Amino acid sequence: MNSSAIELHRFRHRLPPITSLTPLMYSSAREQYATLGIDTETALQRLSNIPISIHCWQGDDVGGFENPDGPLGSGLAVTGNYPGKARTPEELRSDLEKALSLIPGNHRLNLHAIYLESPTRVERDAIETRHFQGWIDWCKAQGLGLDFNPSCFAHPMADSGLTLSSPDAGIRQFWIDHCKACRVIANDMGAQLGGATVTNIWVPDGYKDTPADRMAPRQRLKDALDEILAVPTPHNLDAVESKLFGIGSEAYVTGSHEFYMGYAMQKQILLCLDAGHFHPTEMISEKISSCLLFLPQLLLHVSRGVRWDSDHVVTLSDELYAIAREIVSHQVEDRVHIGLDFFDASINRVAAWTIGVRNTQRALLAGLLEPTAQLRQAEMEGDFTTRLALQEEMKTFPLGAVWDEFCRRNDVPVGPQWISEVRQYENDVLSQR
Ligand code: RNT
Ligand code: ZN
Repeated sequence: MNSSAIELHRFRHRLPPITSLTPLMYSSAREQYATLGIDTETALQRLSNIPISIHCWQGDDVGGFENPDGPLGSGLAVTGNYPGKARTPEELRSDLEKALSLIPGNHRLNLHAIYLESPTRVERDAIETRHFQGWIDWCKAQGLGLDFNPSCFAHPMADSGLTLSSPDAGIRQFWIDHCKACRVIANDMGAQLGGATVTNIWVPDGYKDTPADRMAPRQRLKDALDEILAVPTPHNLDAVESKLFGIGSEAYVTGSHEFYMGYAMQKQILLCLDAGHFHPTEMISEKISSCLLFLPQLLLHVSRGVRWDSDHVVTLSDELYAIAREIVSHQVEDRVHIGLDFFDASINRVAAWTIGVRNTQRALLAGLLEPTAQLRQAEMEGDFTTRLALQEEMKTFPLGAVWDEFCRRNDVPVGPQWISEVRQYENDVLSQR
């Protein structure tokens, strides 16, 4: 045995045999929730119908296959140098398959345009569906839906810091044509896989320092978006994503929250709320209900901001619970598309996906197990004492036992058992790269 094999061996022995106890723990949890009128079976059923759109870019530090080792730029920064990063579409798909084997439920893949497959260089404004056919076929085989994103970064035409809002008509047109090509591809993805592909437009545009004109770039961005969205795409849903600031766009971001909120409302398209793109005390959970009164649907980029970084791996934080309960307590699962957006190269990348998706599902389950009717009744009656008391009591209800049962029924590892599977994959596959 080499030293990592010994480590693995030891680790396995530290894991308790949770699986055999899971059904027992579940039946007692089920009774406890039933005392409040909460049916855990209904909650599990609803949870299995909520897909999470898993972002491909956690697997290779937003490298893509056009120019994987080129500079990222545009305020996107991935820190860490953990071994085993995927270098080819085959490696990335293999890593995703590993993560999917550890995640319960049926999900979606979220792909960026730089993950195209082509033996020769294809310019961003000339990409076609055939460059993504490998991904479409793989998603079909895996039973995954597919979402898509234009990649308006990591390219010489993005070096000025402005893309769709550039004053240079040539640069602007290049990115308009890229986004148009992406919508055609997304529409084909949706048609081939059934249902609709969500295509999210995010551009890094902004200024490091105080602009002389805050209006003109926004006017140009609006006009560019109008041109991009002019063609109807029945199998595609358009989303637009705002940002507060970025590295190199500290003083001004063209696509601010107010800009896209107004734009999405005018066009009745999806607004994308990224949890890391607001002031530190400003929560997207607080925005969902307002947005849904005026917009048909939303896209969420579930992420975690830490100081300057908007893209830490999602943990089971108060905000994650709050986001999830907004979705399930209002029963708007069909109007709120849940995507993940984080990239951490300092830990095992398969584990990063697994942690983020499992946490998001756990938070959804907590929302589904909330005594919503009682809480709302107390609120309507002005009984804020009961509201607070019940909210706090729920925090120590046996959510974990219900979650474990969900994993068991979906044939994925229960509790921390999945960590040793990732370690095994690291030894067998990732460490050989
Ligand atoms: C960047 C945005 C955007 C990207 C991805 C790669 O701040 O959040 O969503 O993270 O498109
Ligand atoms: Zn995002």
